[in-house]
Amino acid sequence: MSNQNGTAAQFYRTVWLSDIHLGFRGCSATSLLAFLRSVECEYLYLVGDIIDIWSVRERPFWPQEHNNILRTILGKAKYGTKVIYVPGNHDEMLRDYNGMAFGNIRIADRIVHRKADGKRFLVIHGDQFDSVVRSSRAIALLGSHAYDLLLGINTRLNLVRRKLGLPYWSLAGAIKHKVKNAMRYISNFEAAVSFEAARLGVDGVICGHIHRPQIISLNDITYCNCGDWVESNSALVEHDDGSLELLHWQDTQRIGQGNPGTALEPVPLIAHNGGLHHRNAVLETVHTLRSDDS
Ligand SMILES: [Mn+2]
Repeated sequence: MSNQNGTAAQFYRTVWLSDIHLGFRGCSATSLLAFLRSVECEYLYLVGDIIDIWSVRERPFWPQEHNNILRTILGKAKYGTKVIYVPGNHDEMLRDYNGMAFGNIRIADRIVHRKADGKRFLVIHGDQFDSVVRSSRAIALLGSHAYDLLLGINTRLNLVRRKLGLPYWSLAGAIKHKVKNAMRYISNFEAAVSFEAARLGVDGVICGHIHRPQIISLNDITYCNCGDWVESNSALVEHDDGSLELLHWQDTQRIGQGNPGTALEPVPLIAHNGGLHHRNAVLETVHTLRSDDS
């Protein structure tokens, strides 16, 4: 199989990308474009924060390369790739079009992907769990009703903020400046998202939002985070047999290989299901969060 440049493309059954942040200066557009041109896939999931509408609104920035990324994605859709856009908080306006299809691109707020091996994975951006992560102590005390309530509050609060022209308030963004709590935040986020997957009775979950690429097993749930194209430059892929792999795009030219003809190559970070490390109970992690941590 060859790509638009006529060079050999790597085929994956599915590719998931999240947190590209087109329209934001920090977007690694050159690397992403090289990655997109090097792969072919049957399904392409865009797992939120693809176009950073809030950033564009605040500080207009849209170089040609960002157009080229959109064109490359549209090109894939035109030639048969099933593209599913799962909006995030930076492109939450697209949530108004949940369930619609624009040409070959479907919009879905959350969707279940069935892998080649029959396993079902919830695909969701993850900002929906910000209030849950923040209020994990309340959930521990009050149980699943509090969880439902908080999920609803998060959605409605940000709907109101949007109507008022205020940007989404992101816990992930807020926590970035609080390094000492960042690790605890991440593990609570992972626990909250996995809890939702368990509740829905699916085998795993694929999300983004916290810009931390990961494949881990939390109880019986496989938690996958696509990472981002601001710092990590990572993508989650599914092979023909249904196994999952996290790819980390390394710009080999930039790190001094020196050969201008060298192609950029994805380097696997964590391989397949067999290589997962296990962590203890989803709920235990939620329970130990103290309310003053966020
Ligand atoms: Mn996000």
